[in-house]
Amino acid sequence: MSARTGRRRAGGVALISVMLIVALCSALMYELLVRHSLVVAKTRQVLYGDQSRAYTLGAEAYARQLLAEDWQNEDSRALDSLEEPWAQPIEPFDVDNGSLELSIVDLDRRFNLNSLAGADADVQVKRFKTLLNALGLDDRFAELWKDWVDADQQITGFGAEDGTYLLRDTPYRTANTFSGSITELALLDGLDPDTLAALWPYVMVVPSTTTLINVNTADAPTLQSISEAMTAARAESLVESPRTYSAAAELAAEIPELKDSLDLMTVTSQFFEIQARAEVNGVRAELVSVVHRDPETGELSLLSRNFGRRYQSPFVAVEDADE
Ligand SMILES: [Ca+2]
Ligand SMILES: [Ca+2]
Repeated sequence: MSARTGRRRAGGVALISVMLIVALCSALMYELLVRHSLVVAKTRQVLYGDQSRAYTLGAEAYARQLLAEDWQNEDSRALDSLEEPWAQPIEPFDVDNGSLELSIVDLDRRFNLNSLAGADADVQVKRFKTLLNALGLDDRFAELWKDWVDADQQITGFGAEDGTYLLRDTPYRTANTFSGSITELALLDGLDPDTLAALWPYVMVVPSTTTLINVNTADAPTLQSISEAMTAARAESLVESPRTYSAAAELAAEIPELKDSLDLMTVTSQFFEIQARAEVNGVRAELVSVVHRDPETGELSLLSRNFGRRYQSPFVAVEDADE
């Protein structure tokens, strides 16, 4: 082998080595770039999510402002009706890179499931049965629910206590105390998701056993739960009329049989659910908060704030169903 051939071969090896190094470096750079863009994308999603959540919290603050203003004005403090500004849902409107919507629902328009854990449970069971019947649902769930929240282990009518639930494949016990969420209904014997969905808009749970029904805002089935005198026909015609009663006695003057039920009715609301939904560059956040407004002082206190709770937008449910 001549010296010239040797040099050429060495040059070739060096060239191949350099090319290998370049190839390796390119592969490494590519890998790094891919990883980097993934990290950037992840961070972007997190930031958009944070921004959405911040918007929903802003919406909650605005809702509390609306409720505070409603109380500050003497005229609007006297009664709470569906005609008032706080009761008008705010349709999705544009915010930076996305949209925001807001609605406030007064919970005093609904039947309080925790009333069955109170002193006059028998009366409340009867009322819950009336509501279930008005909705075309099995009224056995009233007794099952009473057993779920009452402190004892004695079965009420067609109800059930631990003995029933401990026999399940995944055994569990009754709560035997106040409920913190409507979703606990799903644990009742025989209560399927369709029943839960049908019941959902008419019931609520708050940390009180003695809430009243706001006759200015309640739906017809809930109104029926007040008294037998509130027939389906009366409840429906009431819902269709503009309701701005400033005292429950005004309604009792129209329907005299309701005079015995004045202690179940009100014209003002204390508990409100604030529902907000925001979307920033396709990343969505949903917030459901429950607040209590003190009827004496107007003070608003936050009872719960939940980003993961079931939320149904009054505006975009149809669009989601099409997806
Ligand atoms: Ca008001
Ligand atoms: Ca019980």
